Amino acid sequence: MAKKATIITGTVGNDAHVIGTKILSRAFRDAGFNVVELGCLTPPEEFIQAAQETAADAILMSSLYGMGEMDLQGFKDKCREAGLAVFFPPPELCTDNAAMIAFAGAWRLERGQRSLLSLRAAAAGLRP
Ligand code: B12
Repeated sequence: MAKKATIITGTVGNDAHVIGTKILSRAFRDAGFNVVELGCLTPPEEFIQAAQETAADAILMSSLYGMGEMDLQGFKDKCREAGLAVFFPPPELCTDNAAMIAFAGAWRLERGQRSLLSLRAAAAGLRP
């Protein structure tokens, strides 16, 4: 019998969004993969450690909360040092938030809703 492929799943850094990665893990398990599920709020190093310990075939990680770029600084190099291939999707496939905000804005504009120029439009993230 062919060996089951092993994958590591989870959301990285301070990201608490766990629903998508749970669904993804379930789907891969149902499809016959061996899934090591790290869940959410997982430091990047733990993905590498888990991949090495289980001789995993792939790490499938996501970041939804907008801080992925910061959380993954240096991650590519650490993966290369550990002998793991790494792939990031192009930014045009990661524009969910911008598209949603643009759509919500266009919809309000169409309904005649306006904000005053005194509006403070600074983005509020989790980090300074
Ligand atoms: C539910 C939710 C929450 C819940 C999370 C509950 C939980 N326990 O998971 C709560 C309320 C806690 C939350 C908090 C926050 N959230 Co929130 N949240 C969402 C929301 C509405 C839905 C996410 C979700 O679960 N979708 C359902 C699942 C099934 O879909 P999914 O996650 O997309 O996963 C699917 C695919 O993407 C794919 N997939 C997922 N992972 C992977 C990985 C790989 C490798 C592959 C191939 C595929 C894949 O497969 C999945 C199954 O189909 C989204 C908006 C949205 N519509 O997506 C915002 C959203 C993700 N949140 C957002 C933000 C900003 C936050 C906060 C920072 C808000 C704040 N200022 O406090 C915090 C962050 C908290 C933290 N520390 O992480 C933003 C992110 C902005 C960005 N990326 O630019 C979003 C996009 C909303 C928005 N438009 O502003 N959130």
